[in-house]
Amino acid sequence: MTAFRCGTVAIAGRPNTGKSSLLNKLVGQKIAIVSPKAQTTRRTVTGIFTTPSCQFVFVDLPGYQTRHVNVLNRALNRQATEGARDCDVVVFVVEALRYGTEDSEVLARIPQEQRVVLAVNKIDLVKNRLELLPFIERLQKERVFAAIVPVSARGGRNLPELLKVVEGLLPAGPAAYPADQLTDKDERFFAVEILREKLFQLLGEELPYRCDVAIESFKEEGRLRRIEATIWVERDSQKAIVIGAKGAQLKRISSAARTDMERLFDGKVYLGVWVKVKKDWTGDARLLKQLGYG
Ligand SMILES: Nc1nc2c(ncn2[C@@H]2O[C@H](COP(=O)(O)OP(=O)(O)OP(=O)(O)O)[C@@H](O)[C@H]2O)c(=O)[nH]1
Ligand SMILES: [Mg+2]
Repeated sequence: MTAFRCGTVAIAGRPNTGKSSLLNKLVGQKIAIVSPKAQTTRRTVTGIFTTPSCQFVFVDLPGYQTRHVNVLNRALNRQATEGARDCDVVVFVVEALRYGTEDSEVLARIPQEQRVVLAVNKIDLVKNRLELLPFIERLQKERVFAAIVPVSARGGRNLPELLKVVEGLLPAGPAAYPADQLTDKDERFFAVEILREKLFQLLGEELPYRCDVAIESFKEEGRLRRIEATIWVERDSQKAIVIGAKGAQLKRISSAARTDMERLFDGKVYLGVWVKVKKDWTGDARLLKQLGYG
């Protein structure tokens, strides 16, 4: 019998390649927020998947942030760099037939000695599979990969193959978490992430990047969770947009978030949400600490 393996697997790649989608599909539950907008992931999510022979501890790293230069994004970029260094294996995610300077910059930040599996994602969008061959050949010139696996996070294609090659690269050792544990994050963490996802879904292009969410209190009363949250924005005009006419937008945001929280927590949720202005919060080291960024 081969020994049980357990290790950490960082999921790296430029924004919007499908890292969070891949994590959700690999662990079989939606734990990372997904959006069509780039640079959505801010907090490192851990997803744990245990099979009879292996425990994978996946870490969904924030995509490298290039939109705004500020304290927040510098902290996120540091997290991404450190995450790729401190894990056992990196799964480097690219979009099929799309590889540019943003991708190669992320790849260059992964230490040379680190083992990297290349996941070519979104192959469901490739009409002619033959086109993948020259694309992959080109990528092989960039770096020596431990393996290359074309996948579709959306359709689930080739994910068993991806798991198999990653497993072969993980060290022998006992499981670090109970077999049924899905994540090392708590419900507060997911309450924040779910609210942030609704901001990305319901607000315009730019505003979600200017917002963040803090949980002010989280109480369990029997099967009811009573959650009070603040959405931080940078200007009064942004606050007005988040709240909307007669509070309609904020109502949409909080009721969509509450529905998802009730599904994830499997119980009733009371959710109170306030919108507050803090000028330049993305440059405010103290508030950032309170929001959970290093
Ligand atoms: N067609 C197709 N779309 C996908 C696939 N995987 C992800 N997407 C879409 O790509 C977009 C970005 O997905 P995310 O999972 O949020 O990407 P990400 O890499 O985590 O992005 P950031 O957190 O912003 O860095 C979303 O609209 C997904 O639905 C796939 O296999 N096929
Ligand atoms: Mg993401």
